Amino acid sequence: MKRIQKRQDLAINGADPAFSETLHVGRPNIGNREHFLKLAGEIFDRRWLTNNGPVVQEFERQIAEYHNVKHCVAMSNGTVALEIAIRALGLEKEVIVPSFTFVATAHALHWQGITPVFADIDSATHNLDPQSVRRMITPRTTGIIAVHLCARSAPIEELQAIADEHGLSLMFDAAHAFGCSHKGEMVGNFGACEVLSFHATKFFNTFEGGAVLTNDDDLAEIMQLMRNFGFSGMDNVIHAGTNGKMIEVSAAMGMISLEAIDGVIAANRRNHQIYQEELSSLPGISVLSFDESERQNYQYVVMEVGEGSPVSRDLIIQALHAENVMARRYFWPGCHNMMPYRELNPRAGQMLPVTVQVADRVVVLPTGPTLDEDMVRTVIAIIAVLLKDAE
Ligand code: T4K
Repeated sequence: MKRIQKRQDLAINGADPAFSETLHVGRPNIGNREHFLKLAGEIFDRRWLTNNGPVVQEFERQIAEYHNVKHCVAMSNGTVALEIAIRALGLEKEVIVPSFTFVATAHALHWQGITPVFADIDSATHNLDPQSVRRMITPRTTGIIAVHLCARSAPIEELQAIADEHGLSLMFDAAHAFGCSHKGEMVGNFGACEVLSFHATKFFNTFEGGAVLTNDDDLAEIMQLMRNFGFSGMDNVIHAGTNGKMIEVSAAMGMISLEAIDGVIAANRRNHQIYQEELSSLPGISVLSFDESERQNYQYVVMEVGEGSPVSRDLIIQALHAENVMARRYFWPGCHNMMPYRELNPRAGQMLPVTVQVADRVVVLPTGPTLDEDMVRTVIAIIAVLLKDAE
């Protein structure tokens, strides 16, 4: 690994890249291979590959236990889990969501003929701003989907109060928040239900996968039907449904992900701490913190490039990419600026001033067990030298 000390060391100035192998945001965390292969061998021996097999059932039990919640309904991915939860809750017409999220939150509604209405966010947490949510309520509103963005819990109590006041359903997109707590209680226990994603790039992965966590027995039962075409036993369809089933080999991946989880948290925490300590001393640069009194997965290192920075956010991204550091602008430019929403409501941005501002400032940096301390310090040095050079 090259040392970055002066402007001539930077790849955007013609030097070789700092990293010969690309660093990614969301590099999959992979647990014990031998254990995975053993579980996969047993799956082959049983010739039971999907449709609520024994590994999925055990996986659901373990995930529910980990989150101290009654039900985990495992699904094929987080987007299908969102769609099924939305349908099971009977949401329709308009549902309030943040624009500052991965587009799946909005698509899961639009795909079912429901209008996602975008509310603004809080500049400190990047989560929904309850005051903006209030402003977006109309007679057509049926629910709120809040996101625990980048593993920080949404303003749960404030949103629940708004939902109760207006008779709305509240559910959470907890795709980023596996293993996190809010006021000491694990994610999965808030709102009507909470949706996890186990995509390869997530803190905890099952290759592809997702789940809905809930304490509501009836909701869990409907979702179990919906993910399997509405089948209740052989030849007996009692509900409309789709195919949202998790496969056995995904659940096996989930088992080894769960075994490895403490090591991943420790690596993420160490990396986040170094990034935050070192980057926060640079002009105009800050890194969002985590509440250390809660359980955290530390999966997202969210850096903000403020007005005091001598270089733009996009120049930092360009410089990092030149060094093979594939930093991301998650979640620029906001869902309201993506299709089809941009065309459906071209003026949505007027109600989303904080979203627009934050989307132009964020850089998400690589972390995880594949980055050691030296690699993190090299990423920091790239940014530091770039800024110093521009001063
Ligand atoms: N709600 C929220 C808030 C979400 O963030 C997501 C998903 C969902 C709902 C939906 O859940 P799923 O249906 O996905 O379960 C990625 C992921 O595909 C997506 O799952 C995730 N959010 C989102 C934040 O990130 P892209 O389009 O940015 O992925 P991509 O292909 O650019 O990959 C990200 C980085 O990871 C790249 O730098 C390459 C690297 N990578 C990727 C894969 C797949 C690897 O190193 N190995 C891999 O196997 O969306």
